[in-house]
Amino acid sequence: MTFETIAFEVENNVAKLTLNRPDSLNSFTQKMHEEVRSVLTQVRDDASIRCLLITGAGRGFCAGQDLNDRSVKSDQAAPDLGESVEKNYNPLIRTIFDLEKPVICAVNGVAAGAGASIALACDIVIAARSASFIQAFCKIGLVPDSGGTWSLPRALGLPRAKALALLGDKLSAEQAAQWGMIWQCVDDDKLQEEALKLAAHLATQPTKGLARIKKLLNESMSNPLHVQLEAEKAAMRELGRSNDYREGVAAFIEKRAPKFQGN
Ligand code: T3D
Repeated sequence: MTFETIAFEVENNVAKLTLNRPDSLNSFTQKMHEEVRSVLTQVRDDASIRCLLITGAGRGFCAGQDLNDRSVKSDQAAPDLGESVEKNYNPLIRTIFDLEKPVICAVNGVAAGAGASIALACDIVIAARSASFIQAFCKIGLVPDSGGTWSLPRALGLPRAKALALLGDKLSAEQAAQWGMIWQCVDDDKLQEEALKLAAHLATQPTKGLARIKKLLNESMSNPLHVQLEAEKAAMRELGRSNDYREGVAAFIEKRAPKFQGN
């Protein structure tokens, strides 16, 4: 299948989605939303895909909404950004968040506006040393959307989240890694290799177990301890009956490498 605004490939159980409008730093148009949505549905529904890697083409990761599509003359009606968020950005973030497989984001360059929020919605973020994160919203009178006001304080604490969101300053990938906002910062020429290595590893692991880990950790942010303990119990009960648990234990006892099927 060919796309206008993205590239998509599946190899060795890893799906790679590349945002591909490099001249506009991979900013989102309606077409890009539609194409991303269609491949994310495929990733969700295809059990043979066991890890998703998201990255960008060219020198940017994603500059958020394409602002050319938001330019209005003084006599024109303002666009309904709430509708855009409801129809496009919120479902995108929910899909990444709810996906029952790990999502790696390889941030190859600047991630601004919703681009930064999309990166933060992924499970493991690895960035090139030259990449950066910019909460650009305040510079055009908006708020961090796509989960930005939710993920930023959780990743960084309120003081840093507020300063970044109110000032719109550029946060370097190195600083983001030092502050724990992302997993890792690597040399530019190693980014794709390292991200693919990580994805290839995750695609061989017990996918169902990883999905439950992701869900539990995501929910832990708003659950009280007693609710979380119950949720852990339910997950353990379910996973104790999985083929991959059986295989993991057998491989340990037989002193061999496990062969997980993802179920
Ligand atoms: O509207 C809704 O649906 C609601 C949802 C909104 C979500 C949002 O994301 S709102 C925030 C939108 N994004 C921004 O405000 C970021 C705008 N971009 C920038 O501030 C800068 O481009 C960057 C800081 C990201 C990078 O700066 P720099 O100096 O490295 O690059 P540049 O020269 O500004 O950009 C390179 C090209 O990309 C340039 O085009 P040109 O001049 O070479 O033809 C620039 O216009 C284009 N570009 C960058 N960002 C966008 C964009 N074109 C359209 N929309 C963009 N967001």
